[in-house]
Amino acid sequence: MKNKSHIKKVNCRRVFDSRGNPTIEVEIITENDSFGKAISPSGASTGTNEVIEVRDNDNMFGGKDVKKALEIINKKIAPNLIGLSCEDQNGFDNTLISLDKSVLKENIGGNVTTALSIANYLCASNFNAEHTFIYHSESNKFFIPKPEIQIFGGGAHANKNNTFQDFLIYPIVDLSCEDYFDSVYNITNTIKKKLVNNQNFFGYCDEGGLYPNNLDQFQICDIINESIIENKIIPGKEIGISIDVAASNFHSNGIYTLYDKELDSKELTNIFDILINKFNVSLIEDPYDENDISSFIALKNQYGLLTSIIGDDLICTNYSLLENAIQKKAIDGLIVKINQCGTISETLKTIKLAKENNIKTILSARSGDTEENFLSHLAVAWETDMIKVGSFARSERTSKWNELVRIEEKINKI
Ligand code: 2PG
Ligand code: MG
Repeated sequence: MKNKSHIKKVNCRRVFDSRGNPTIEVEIITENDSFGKAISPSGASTGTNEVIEVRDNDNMFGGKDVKKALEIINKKIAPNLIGLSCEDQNGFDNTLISLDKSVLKENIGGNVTTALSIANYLCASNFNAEHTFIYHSESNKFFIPKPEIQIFGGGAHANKNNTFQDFLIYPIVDLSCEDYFDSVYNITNTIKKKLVNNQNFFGYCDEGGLYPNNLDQFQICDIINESIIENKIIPGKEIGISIDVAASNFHSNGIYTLYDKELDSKELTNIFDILINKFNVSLIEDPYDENDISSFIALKNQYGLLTSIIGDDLICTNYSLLENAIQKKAIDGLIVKINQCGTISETLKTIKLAKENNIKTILSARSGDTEENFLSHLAVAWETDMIKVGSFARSERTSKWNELVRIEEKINKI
């Protein structure tokens, strides 16, 4: 018998992500016309254990077109989703997993499963006429996760001009979005003025952060510290400085090429020592190559009390990789990206494992992201410790920060 929550239609189309590359948008529609929509984001610095996107690899859009993916949705997947209840997320995701059968979802595409899985999840909250952050909340304990906001970008997001991928700030003390965003605005603008005055301003990177020229990681952190202090805030006490090293991107055969220097992992650790002790860096993501877990363990052993070691490419939101990293005591936290594992259910399983083991969770956007703001709702519903969606500029980023402002307003009224 047909039920109002049953899926009656799946639509899909090609749209474009924040880098202007083609991607998939899908819509899930139920018998009573409830509706969920999601666009698949896309990373530039991707881990080898991330699910694989299906792209056309022909001469359209540099091989990135998604005609094949749309055909897979229409012909192969949609008929299997009709009649499922949008409220049964596990059933929905298991259908996708069983249609694919490969470890990295290369048959139907991780980009395909991501968009479908999120659209269905959002459809369920719409079907129940409830805000996503409330409907999907597991405990009804509502708090705003700490926003980790990009100030400088580099690496794969800025033509490798500066080697590390992100330099970011996050609140250490509890602050409302209103107060924290006020500080972020002031700090960002203080920094920009300094760059322009010193002719170090090159432009903006993929996530909207500042893209400097002729500055190394110490000079960048020096400017961030100075600018925080000039705004009468204490770096390392009130506002923390974090970096996403994304080290797999400049690693080859045991050697890390940092600007024009070739370093082994111990020499790279010496750089982190200075960043931690002299420049207040208190959170480091992907400090080493994704296969160099022993260096993660050594760094955590040595600096675990001063800085949080976070795995992104190291874990790829993958349950087994997280299990292994926990067992080896390699990390304090992980980056969570739905499109690294390809479904909501698998993401939630990984988050649950992290929480059971006191591992920090940071829900993250991708460098090729979209105008959608569901991540802000999911970070609140899933009670992640932090949320990282890029800089404090460009609408695909501010759409998420602005939604946090709206959610905070609603939480204050609950
Ligand atoms: C990262 C992300 C987001 P990308 O490495 O954390 O900043 O980048 O989406 O390119 O993997
Ligand atoms: Mg990262």
